[in-house]
Amino acid sequence: MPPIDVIMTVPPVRLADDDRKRKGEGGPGTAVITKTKPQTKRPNLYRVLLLNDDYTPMEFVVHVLERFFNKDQEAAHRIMMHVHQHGIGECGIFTYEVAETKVTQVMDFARKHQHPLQCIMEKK
Ligand code: TYC
Repeated sequence: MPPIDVIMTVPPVRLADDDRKRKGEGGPGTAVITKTKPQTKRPNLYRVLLLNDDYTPMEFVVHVLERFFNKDQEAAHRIMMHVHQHGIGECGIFTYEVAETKVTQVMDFARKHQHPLQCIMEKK
């Protein structure tokens, strides 16, 4: 349940007409009940995905998953095999800036080692 702020004017409060208009009060005894919106906003999330290709060595993909996505050997091997067999697979889910950084890191690392490995992000 969100908290409810209750603001009550205390009559008799005499205000000039202009002041009353500006303050939006409805006269003596008027209660203004303000619902306070929960101010927690969920961030937009993005999946980071690896794409299969015919040339990147399996061990290299496993290493990428360990190094950039903090997977242990078993999880890394499982994800790599999923990508190998299905053509695409999820490495993790991140906020925009983190996802973008992961994609850049993986693409730079693959290029440096002359592998055609592709890494992309998509909004959840
Ligand atoms: N298909 C590659 C091979 O047979 C392995 C591979 C897996 C490549 C996952 C990319 O994202 C990838 N060597």
